Amino acid sequence: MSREPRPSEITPESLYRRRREFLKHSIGIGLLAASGPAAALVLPKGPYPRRDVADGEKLTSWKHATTYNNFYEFGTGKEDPAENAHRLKTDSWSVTIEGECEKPGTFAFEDLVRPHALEERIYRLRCVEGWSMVIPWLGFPLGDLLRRFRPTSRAKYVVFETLYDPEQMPGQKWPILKWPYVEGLRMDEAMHPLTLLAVGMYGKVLPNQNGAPLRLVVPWKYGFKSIKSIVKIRFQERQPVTTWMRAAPREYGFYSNVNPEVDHPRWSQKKERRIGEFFKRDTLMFNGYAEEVAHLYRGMDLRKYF
Ligand SMILES: Nc1nc2c(c(=O)[nH]1)N[C@H]1C(S)=C(S)[C@@H](COP(=O)(O)O)O[C@H]1N2
Ligand SMILES: [Mo]
Repeated sequence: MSREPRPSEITPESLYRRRREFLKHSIGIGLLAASGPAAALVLPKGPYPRRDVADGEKLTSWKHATTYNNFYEFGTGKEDPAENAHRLKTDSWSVTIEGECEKPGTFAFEDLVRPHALEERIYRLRCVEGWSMVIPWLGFPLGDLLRRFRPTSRAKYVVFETLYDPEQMPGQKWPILKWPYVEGLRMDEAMHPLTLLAVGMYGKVLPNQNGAPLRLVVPWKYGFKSIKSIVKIRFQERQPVTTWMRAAPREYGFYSNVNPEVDHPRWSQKKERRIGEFFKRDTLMFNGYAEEVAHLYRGMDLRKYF
């Protein structure tokens, strides 16, 4: 990062104090002067508190996880993001928080993240197309961030947007999707302790193709809910129309919970292939996180609310 964040960039005084507190204990995101004109973002040295929420399953290799991606802003091929994402400039990144909250504002990425202690969470992530992976993410619960902005009682949903800049994201020059990429969660889903904001993986800063500098990880939903390279977070009362709902409403619903019993209109969701493996395995209800999240959907018809 090229400059020291100004305290005034953090609107709420309490946040500033928390940040000072945090600096004293020197945990969270750090800055390191690099040799080039812009300093590189670095993470504090681990070990980070670690939580394996993937039942000890073998990790997907770094190589697979960084070269087989979906990130349509850089092309629709699985290898396109790894090839093209170097165009994305993540130094001097900022995120706007708006809508139904008491403390909206635009924050430098470092200021947004610094108050939070990072932890490592090993999650399964399953793509709606039928592949899956197991990744050690570095991040912190989204709910901890959202609470800082004091959502009002009208905040029923949280909406996220990816950067829109066709010069950096050449895929946006084509109308494959409506840009910018938009995703959303119901407030209780967003506040759930498994919902993670990730800034790194495998102990390192997120590679651009994996959604640097900040991405969502919602492990019980299909991968497309885990929006990458976030620049906007908005609290609102009505359910948003997300990018994939707009593109194909019969195929992609708002909830998109991993559910082997509800097929995609064009293929079954009963099985999945772990990247790097040959044989398919059974897909688990809520991607294996039913115990933690099934209560969020009690009484809902999951065929209707797919
Ligand atoms: N902005 C944005 N976020 C996105 C996507 C995308 O195309 N654009 N693809 C989604 C899909 S379909 C999946 S499966 C995951 C893939 O994450 P990975 O590349 O880290 O495997 O990112 C999701 N987040
Ligand atoms: Mo996906």
